[in-house]
Amino acid sequence: MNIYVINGPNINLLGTREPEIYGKETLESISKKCIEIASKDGHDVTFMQSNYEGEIVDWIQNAITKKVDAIVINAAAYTHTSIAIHDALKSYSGYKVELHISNPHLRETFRHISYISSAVDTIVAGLGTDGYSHVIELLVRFPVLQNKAK
Ligand code: CA2
Repeated sequence: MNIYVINGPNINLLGTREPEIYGKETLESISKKCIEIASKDGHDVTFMQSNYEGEIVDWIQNAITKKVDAIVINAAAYTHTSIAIHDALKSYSGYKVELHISNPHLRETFRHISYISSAVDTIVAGLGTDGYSHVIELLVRFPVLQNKAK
């Protein structure tokens, strides 16, 4: 499997600020862990992060062109605003997971709406930064999900 893990605005700050919400791990260490888990079973994980909505749309379109098997997306604040990311995800037919480090439903009401949820197969929230590696484990170890990704 080839998996893209796409991260939205400010996720590059992980491990530097607001550890009470987002933990102490950096995006680089999370990425290393996920790549290690996947590579043990011969799968590829590519981590990306952008503060720009259009770049995230480009990466989703790139996943369509390259026939990437699955996308894990933490669209961050764009979760709550972006019809463009919703539309791009709708056009992608591989397996899609919306991921959040925190549980947005326990936070401000503006975080309760997701434009992403109706375009994905699975939603994971509130597992902290461990959520990333748990989702990769699920994708690479559960044949049911791999078949759906084809
Ligand atoms: O819980 C999540 O993963 C979120 O997607 C994170 C977004 C937030 O807007 C969503 O409502 C929920 C914010 C990401 C900001 O990341 C930071 C990381 C470290 C320090 C400051 C911000």
